[in-house]
Amino acid sequence: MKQRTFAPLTLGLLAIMAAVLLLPGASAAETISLSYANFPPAPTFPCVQMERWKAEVEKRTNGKVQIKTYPGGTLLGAKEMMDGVIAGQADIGNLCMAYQPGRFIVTNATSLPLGIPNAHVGSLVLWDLYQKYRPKAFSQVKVLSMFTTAPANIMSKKPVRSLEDLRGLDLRASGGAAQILKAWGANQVGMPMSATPEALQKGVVQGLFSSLEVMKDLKFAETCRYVTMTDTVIYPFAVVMNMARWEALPPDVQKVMDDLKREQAEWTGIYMDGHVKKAMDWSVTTHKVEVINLDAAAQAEWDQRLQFITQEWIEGAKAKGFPAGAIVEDIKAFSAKHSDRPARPQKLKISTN
Ligand code: 3IO
Repeated sequence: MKQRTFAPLTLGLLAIMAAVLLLPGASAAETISLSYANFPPAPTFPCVQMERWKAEVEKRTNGKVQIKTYPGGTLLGAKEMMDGVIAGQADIGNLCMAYQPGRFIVTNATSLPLGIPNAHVGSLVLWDLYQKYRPKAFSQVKVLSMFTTAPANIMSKKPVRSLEDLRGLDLRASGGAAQILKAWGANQVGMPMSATPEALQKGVVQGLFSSLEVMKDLKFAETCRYVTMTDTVIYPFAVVMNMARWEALPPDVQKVMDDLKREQAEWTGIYMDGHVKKAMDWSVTTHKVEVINLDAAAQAEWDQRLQFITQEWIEGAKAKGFPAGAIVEDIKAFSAKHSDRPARPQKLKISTN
């Protein structure tokens, strides 16, 4: 009889002691410390959104949660992010899905040339798509948010005014954006954004294809004096958390983070769209960057060369067992739905200087 009451008590005590010992965050003061890894340098938008999320979580939990941020790949690098978070090397990590195109098939479909107009719409489309399909690629982690860049444009050391100028030009891109460069005849060089400043400096590449806020945030305007407007595809990002760490959080903290998921997606999209505009104003004013707009005929020809990409993707993804046609239709429908919102930022207009 005695043992019957004693055993559960002992087990309970042991469990509490184990929890205290094993959870680095569960100190006597009940502060929960979480690490948050990011791959690019601190001034870039993935890190700006990271600091905003940190501030909101710390505020909304009244300081119960403290987040230590690691920008610049100091805790995990661009391509290690997902596996590093799964393994618990960081509690939270921010990754660009384009860097592992074969791993995030459903969510990377947002970087097909489907006409997503800006980062605000893109981020909401990506979030809706994730919610609807709940891809297996994320089953080992807790997804805290997702968002996208603004559409990609060409930043280059030499002017790109035609497909002829693009032919064989060494330009850096990743994932869906890389496919686009290839289709236009450029020599696409794949690497994460975090490796790009050095590649530009050393002349390994002559430019890049990405959203334009990096002209200022990574000072690319100093080397890339030309921007060719294509407004083609976005890059999708995810913020993920180690599952065991998530499950160990108290419900009130989980609620704070759950409430932030979509809000953070939208905040980041809006921030990105506004920041692209500021970065380009700065680039034109400070570095006399020339903005090249294609005429309607050229734009039509460039677009026409991308036609096959979505069809090919549908066939490939179907063969892997994904409902590929439905995914593409959903992306278009979500994009149209969110583009209808009255409060959306204006599609970016940059004057030629
Ligand atoms: C990006 C990645 C890191 C920091 C700033 C950025 N702006 C746009 C991107 C998109 C991307 O991942 C890339 O590689 O172009």
